[in-house]
Amino acid sequence: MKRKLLSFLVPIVLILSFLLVAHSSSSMEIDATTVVSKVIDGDTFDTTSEDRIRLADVDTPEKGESGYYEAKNFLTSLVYNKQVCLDIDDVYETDKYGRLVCVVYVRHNSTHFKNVNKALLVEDYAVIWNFNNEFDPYTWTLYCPKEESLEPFLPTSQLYMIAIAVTVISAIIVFVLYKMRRVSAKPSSSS
Ligand SMILES: [Ca+2]
Ligand SMILES: [Ca+2]
Repeated sequence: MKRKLLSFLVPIVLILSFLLVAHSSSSMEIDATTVVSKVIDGDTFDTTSEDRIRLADVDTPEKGESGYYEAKNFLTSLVYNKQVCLDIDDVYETDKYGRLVCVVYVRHNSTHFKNVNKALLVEDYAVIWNFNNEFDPYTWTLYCPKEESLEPFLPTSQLYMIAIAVTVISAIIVFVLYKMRRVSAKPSSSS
């Protein structure tokens, strides 16, 4: 019974560990997913989850400046009313205005996501403003491969929670079985 359970649990723990390593070594980190409800300007938008998102490490023209509408229209065409993946800055999370600082990804095709921050730079709608945060805009690539082994719209935090929960439960079961075996192996003193 114990051997059977172990032979069942060990592969699960190994697979989850592999998935976590594979996921963490990917260049594309997903902390949350949401839908864009309103585009404010070329580098800022609101979501249906009632967050205001500021694209990390890029800057587009302010209202009244040359290129403002072009940048805003470009961002609108990429994200408005669409589901987006957010890589939220792990260092500060928000800026001084309370906006979530993010690299934003949209689904490009069946195999790749597009980095929205990078797209603004590539099309010359934005310039790099490299703040001190999790991100380095000089390493971004426009397209990021979708991970075939993982559901791409399952946020990283949820994956970690599931993996940790399964690992802890497995460890508890193994520990209880080990204790039960020790108890049953003790010689009876009543005879
Ligand atoms: Ca992050
Ligand atoms: Ca940075």
